[in-house]
Amino acid sequence: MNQFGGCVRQSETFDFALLGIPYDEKSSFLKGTSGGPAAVRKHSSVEMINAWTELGINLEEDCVVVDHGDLVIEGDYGQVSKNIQNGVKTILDAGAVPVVLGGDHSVSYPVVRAAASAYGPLDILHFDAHPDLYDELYGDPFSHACPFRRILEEGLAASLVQVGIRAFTGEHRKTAEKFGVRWVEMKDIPPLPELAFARPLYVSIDMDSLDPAFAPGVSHYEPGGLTTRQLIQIIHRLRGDIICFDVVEVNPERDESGITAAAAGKLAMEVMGKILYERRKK
Ligand SMILES: [Mn+2]
Repeated sequence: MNQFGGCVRQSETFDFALLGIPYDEKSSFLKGTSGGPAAVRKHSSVEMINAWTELGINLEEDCVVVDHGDLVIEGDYGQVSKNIQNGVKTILDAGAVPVVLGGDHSVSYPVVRAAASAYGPLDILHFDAHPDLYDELYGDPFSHACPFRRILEEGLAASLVQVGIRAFTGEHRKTAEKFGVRWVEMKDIPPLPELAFARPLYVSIDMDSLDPAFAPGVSHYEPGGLTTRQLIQIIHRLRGDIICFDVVEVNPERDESGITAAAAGKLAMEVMGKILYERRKK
């Protein structure tokens, strides 16, 4: 229980619940992100960091964080999707914020589905090198390259903003335009945008939105990305009510130093700190 700077404890009631989804069956290139949740827990231990976030929030004292462990992955995709939705629903039903650790990005589709069934259509802020808007990849509509296409088609998103994109295809652009997706491409990034959202906000962080120099433990290298600092700054400055978030695509098999898992842990903690910081302002 020493992950995330030691802020995790046991409690019946809670504000945040970690949920690991060790699932990488929908990865199109390398497997390995199923090891992500364990790596993030290991590389955010209290021996390495404390529980204070940069916005002055002490996650150990100012809220209750519990760990629901890793979902058991079994059966076909339909079964896995159902298990993910149930796991997330349990946390949302408790009035808490799910902190979802992937796994590959395909997990965001069922997670968003659970969140949208609790809150209605969501604003979605999506950090990624890729738009993940393919209709299908290698014949699979549930590939980690497709979740946001499914989310848009199903009407789960009232709006989608994609940040860090640098691997757009012609098809992606057409889909983005068709669905009115807004995106911030790396080539257009300075100054950092201050993003505002009106509806319950879902944040999805693919670790490859960061430059591989900052996060080498990912399956698809796409140089020219965000610095860890830039992503944290966008989180700190955004205006919106975050009701659920995921941090996905940590691949420990490419993360020898553990720096990617450490960055994922830090980002998750900063999002939790941001949520509490905004609640205090109200
Ligand atoms: Mn992705």
